[in-house]
This record gives sequence, structure tokens and C-alpha cells, in this order.
Amino acid sequence: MKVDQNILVLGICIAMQTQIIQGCRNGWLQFENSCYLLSKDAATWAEASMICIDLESRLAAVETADESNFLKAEAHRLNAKSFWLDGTDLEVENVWRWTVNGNKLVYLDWGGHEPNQGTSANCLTMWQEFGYRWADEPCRNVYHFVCEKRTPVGDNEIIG
Ligand SMILES: [Ca+2]
Ligand SMILES: [Ca+2]
Repeated sequence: MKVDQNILVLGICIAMQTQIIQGCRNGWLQFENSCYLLSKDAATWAEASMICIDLESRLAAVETADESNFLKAEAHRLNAKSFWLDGTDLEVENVWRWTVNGNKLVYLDWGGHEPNQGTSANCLTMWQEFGYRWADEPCRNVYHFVCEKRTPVGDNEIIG
């Protein structure tokens, strides 16, 4: 019957759109409501930030222990020395903020005696020697990085 076919087609369209919204692009990893890319290449913090923006994402803002543990496990798999995150204290020394939303860092995962380099180190990394807990590092250093793209929440949100 014609009506049933229309309903079927509508159902398939909704299912496809939902899949696009909830899934991640090739090479990106899903965790909760975000997609993440751990870079294969290295860049300065500012360059990494621009690369993520070009990919319609931002450097990752790590706001929970679960999110941190997920990224640490993925970092171990790639085995790079360091991965830039979105945090910086460039504006006010020792006041760390996520640039993506301007919020102060609430959840913290500093390794060792970090942060320990004052005004010479104003960008946040996951540092291999600390099991990918955090360190402050000079922003001009060239490291791998993590981009994060937040995905819309909720089954009713269909874009288009
Ligand atoms: Ca600093
Ligand atoms: Ca440091």
C-alpha cells in the first residue's frame, strides 16, 4: 500500500539522519557525546588549534575523569610523547581555561608536580611520562594533539 511505503521511507530517512548525527567521521572515535581525533602529525599548540577548527572541531576540553581515562587509553595505543589539549593559561598565569567555552578547568588531571613552568609554559598537554596525565608545556613546542567535535544530544534533534 502506498501509505505504508511512505511511512517506511520516512522511517528510513529518520534512521539515516539519526545515524549521521550520532556517528563519527572515519578515523574519529566516539565517546559519550563527542567525536575525537588523535592526530598522526605534530604541530605547535596554535597550529593544532587551527587544524582542529579547520576540521569543524576544537582541541579537546577534558572535563571528566571518564573522558580523561578514555583519551589516556587511546594515547597509550598511539604511544606519542605528548598530545595538546585545549587548555591554556596564556591570559592570566596559573588561571587555566578551556578556549572552547572560556570556562576555568574544574576537573584536573595534572601529573607529577605540574604545572611547574610558570610563564614559560602556557599550554596543556597529556604527557606520556605521566601516563598521559597533564603537564604545562611551552606552546611553541611541536606535539601531537586531540581534536574534539561535540555531537548534538537527544533522539529528537534532527538537523536539515
Ligand atoms: Ca603558565
Ligand atoms: Ca611542565
